[in-house]
Amino acid sequence: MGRIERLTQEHADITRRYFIKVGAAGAGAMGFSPLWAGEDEGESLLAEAVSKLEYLTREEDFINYGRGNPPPHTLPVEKKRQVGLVRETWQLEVLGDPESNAKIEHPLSKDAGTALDFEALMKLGEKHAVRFLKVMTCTNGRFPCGMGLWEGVPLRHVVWLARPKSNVRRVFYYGYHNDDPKQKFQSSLPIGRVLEDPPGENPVILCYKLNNQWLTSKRGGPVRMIVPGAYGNKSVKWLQRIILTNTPQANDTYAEWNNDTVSHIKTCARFIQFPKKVKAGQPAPVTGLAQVGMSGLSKVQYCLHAKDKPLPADDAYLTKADWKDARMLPAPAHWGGGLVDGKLPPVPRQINADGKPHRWPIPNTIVHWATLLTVRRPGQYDLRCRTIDANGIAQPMPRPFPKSGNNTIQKVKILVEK
Ligand SMILES: Nc1nc2c(c(=O)[nH]1)N[C@H]1C(S)=C(S)[C@@H](COP(=O)(O)O)O[C@H]1N2
Ligand SMILES: [Mo]
Repeated sequence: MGRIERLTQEHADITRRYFIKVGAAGAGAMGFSPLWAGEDEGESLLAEAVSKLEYLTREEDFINYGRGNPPPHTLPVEKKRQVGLVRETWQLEVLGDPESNAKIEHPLSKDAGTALDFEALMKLGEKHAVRFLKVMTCTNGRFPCGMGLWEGVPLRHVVWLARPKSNVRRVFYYGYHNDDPKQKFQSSLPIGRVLEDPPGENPVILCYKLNNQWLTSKRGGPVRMIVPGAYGNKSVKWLQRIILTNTPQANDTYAEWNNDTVSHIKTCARFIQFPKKVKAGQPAPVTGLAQVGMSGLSKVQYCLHAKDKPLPADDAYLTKADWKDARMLPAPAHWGGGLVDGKLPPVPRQINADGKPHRWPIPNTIVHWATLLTVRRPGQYDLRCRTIDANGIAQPMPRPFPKSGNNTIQKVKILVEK
């Protein structure tokens, strides 16, 4: 069973119980009442489909990446203790690059006994900790890994502890890699991005919590990097060492694997629930999510195309097809993700004190969408979805190339029976 099917099934029970308990008020309690006022069968099917959508992803439902043989999160706990992969033994080094002339006055090093431990990170957290919402998404993945509420200390506070003086242009960093250089997974950022944030953008953080729980080993704990506007490869897991260097070039492992690691997250739409088979004339709910990238999001659209009709010629991105608007869902009242009562802890940076987002959708996160599909004529169909970004540009433009983020238009098959 696929991940989405499993999720859908798990949530179906909860939803059924929920609907029995609260009846038609259910959708209202979930925060969707203005959109689902309709009483007819289609609308109630749609309300049920929408009630299954959980905004934050539970830790165990994240799509997992993390190389290594064995992957570090699978090591026995004794070994983890030995190599600094538990909170009690974790240490972070911040060193000058011996191969460059970077000047660092107070390197944080294991040898000198000056490395940062978890307690010291928590101490910094008391003053500087931030929380923000961010989608984890892989450059080449079709579906986001997960939507998280991440908490940590802005990296700049730890960089400054090392007292860099001059000749620092870039920050290299990597995680535990079984002490085998061939397994090293490394990424990097310009020092300027670490030290300063554009207005409204979140800081690069040393992250130790996801959805208000300690970051698990599987998610890269005790501490991973989280880089807000970037694809997942910049958010290195099992972080243990940071190198300040005068080298201006990136040395990212993911770049060596032919990826564009500088490219920001793209805007694109994906399906969650759709009918593989449906009776003609019978309404069926369709749901999905849109990843809100650098260029923002103004619309999600879908397009149903009968297989026996030709597609428009010379139109690779189907710009001339019959696209219709789906409904974008408002900010949830219940955030999911395993948060107690679905309530956000105080207060993520994108959220007001009253619990409402400053703006919606939030950049570098997701938004759910839904529509009701009724097809009259039996046959085989392709259903596609796409986004229109805040600049009015339809997916997969303006950056259609793979390797800088997968934003191909998704297509699913639907069989409409008599
Ligand atoms: N140490 C380490 N960190 C890593 C990786 C890795 O292989 N090793 N993979 C990266 C990539 S390519 C992605 S997409 C994200 C995925 O994060 P997740 O497993 O929490 O979903 O982790 C990133 N961090
Ligand atoms: Mo990735």
